[in-house]
Amino acid sequence: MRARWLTRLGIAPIVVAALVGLTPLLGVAHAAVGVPGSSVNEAPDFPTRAWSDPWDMNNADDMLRNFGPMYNVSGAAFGGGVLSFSLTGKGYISPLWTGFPGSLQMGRDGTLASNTIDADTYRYVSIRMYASAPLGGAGIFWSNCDRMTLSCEGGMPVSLSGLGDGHWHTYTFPLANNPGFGLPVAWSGPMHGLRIALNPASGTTPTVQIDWIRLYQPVPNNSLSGVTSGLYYTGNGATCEQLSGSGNTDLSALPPGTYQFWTTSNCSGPSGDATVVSRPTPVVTAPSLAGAGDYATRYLRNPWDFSGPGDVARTGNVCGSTYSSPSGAFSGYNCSVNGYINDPQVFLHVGSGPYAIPSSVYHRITVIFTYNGPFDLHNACHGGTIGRLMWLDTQHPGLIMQTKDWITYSDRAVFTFDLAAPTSQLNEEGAGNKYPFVVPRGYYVTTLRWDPNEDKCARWFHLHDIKLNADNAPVFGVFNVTWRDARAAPADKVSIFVRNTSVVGSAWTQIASGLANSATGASYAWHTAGFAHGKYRVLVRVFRNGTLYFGDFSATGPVSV
Ligand SMILES: [Ca+2]
Ligand SMILES: [Ca+2]
Ligand SMILES: [Ca+2]
Repeated sequence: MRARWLTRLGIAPIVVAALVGLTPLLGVAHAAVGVPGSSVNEAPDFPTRAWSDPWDMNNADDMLRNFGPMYNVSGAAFGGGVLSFSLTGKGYISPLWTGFPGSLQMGRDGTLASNTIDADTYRYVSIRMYASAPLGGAGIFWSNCDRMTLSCEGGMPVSLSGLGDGHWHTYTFPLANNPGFGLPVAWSGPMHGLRIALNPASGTTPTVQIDWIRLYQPVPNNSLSGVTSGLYYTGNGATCEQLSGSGNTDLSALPPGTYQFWTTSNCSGPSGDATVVSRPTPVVTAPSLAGAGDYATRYLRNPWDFSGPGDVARTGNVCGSTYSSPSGAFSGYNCSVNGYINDPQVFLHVGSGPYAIPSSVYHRITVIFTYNGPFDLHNACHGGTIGRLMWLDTQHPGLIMQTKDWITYSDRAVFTFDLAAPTSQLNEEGAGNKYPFVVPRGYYVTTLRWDPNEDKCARWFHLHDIKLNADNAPVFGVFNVTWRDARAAPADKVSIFVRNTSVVGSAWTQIASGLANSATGASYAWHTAGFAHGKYRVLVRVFRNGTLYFGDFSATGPVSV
């Protein structure tokens, strides 16, 4: 069953009316700016809390650069802690991308509960940016459904005063739906998408650079005093830079760093220093959504690492098949062996009889996959950059099941999905057989097939690795909870809590406290002998500066005790 791409794309670019840029305020002599303290804690920031990964543009996870999440943008690249791109028309970028409607929702797709913004908490956006020329207008838009579409959308124009004057600028914006756009959704409740729209001035294709974006919760008593006109600051990469927008005196807008402030554009007579102290950013690395204990390794004694023959049972509509070793990839390109060039198929080696896949245990799949050529979802030559997983099982003999479209962004290579998802989230809507991947004990998945793309022309693909894992579980009564924190501080103390989700109403139990934090990786051996059977959620809490903590950080998958 081929996907009906063009009706699915959900690309409805919203352009913003041209706005007249404001003239930057000119500073006059003023008393020094007062800071709320020499040390203040970083205000809560959505990506930092949701993923322990701020939108600092240090890593590719910070923004998808493919068509859909971006529009009328070319040459988008990360480098030196900055996202750079050219604006080729009225375009946008998506700090939070909803995901393509009708596709498997994974990664940082905004429709997933763990990726949803609480708009009542995070009420301001701040952004540090540069443009090679003044823009014609800009706006911020949001969606509270599974796509950016008018009925689910809200938005507001934003003024990027001074942008294009040869200097970097930092802006703050309180989020509120602007009636002028005629969009229905207020900035309130759960939000699944956030878009920044940028219009070039007529006849220009400016280069835009973004150093960081924050979506933050303003904190009381966090404001500068004595700011009566313009505001300028130095620190964290900025040198006597204008900081403008409503709410610009609230230090909640700024990422961690040490800053000084002025009201004069020549930055004479500074404030005292104010250090915004970073929040911890722990990431629980085990347990995780990916799980552990791979089926092929355990049952076939030969992981699907594609380092040699045996991992692929057979192919359909694939030419040029080759294994690379030792890097390990199965490569090929689609061709019309069985009559459908846009239906290449790679059948994985699966055992027979009791060596087939007991999917009640093995359902956490991670596919590492790349391809040549650009990302393009059109149902056409050089399009069809979606994968799909197909399977057969002994509970439904002869019925071929298939996942929804598996969007293979060229910006990503590692794709993890828990195939235990309900059929409404798992199965292709346009296909007939909607059954779970997980079959009861005693039944098996006997065929597992990865369809690399739906391109109507030859396109090379590279299947690097597939793991089909079980839930994380203790080994001989011990489970090693592991985490790392890129912002670990020497005096941090870490506590770990678990809760048995298999027992309704069960409480959190602290299993460890006073542990050291680590940027490179830390581990705690949880002895599970005294704990009832069940699936346990795990979270870590980091205490910084004594009793202060910054919220809890959940593992993305359970421990099955
Ligand atoms: Ca980041
Ligand atoms: Ca940066
Ligand atoms: Ca192998």
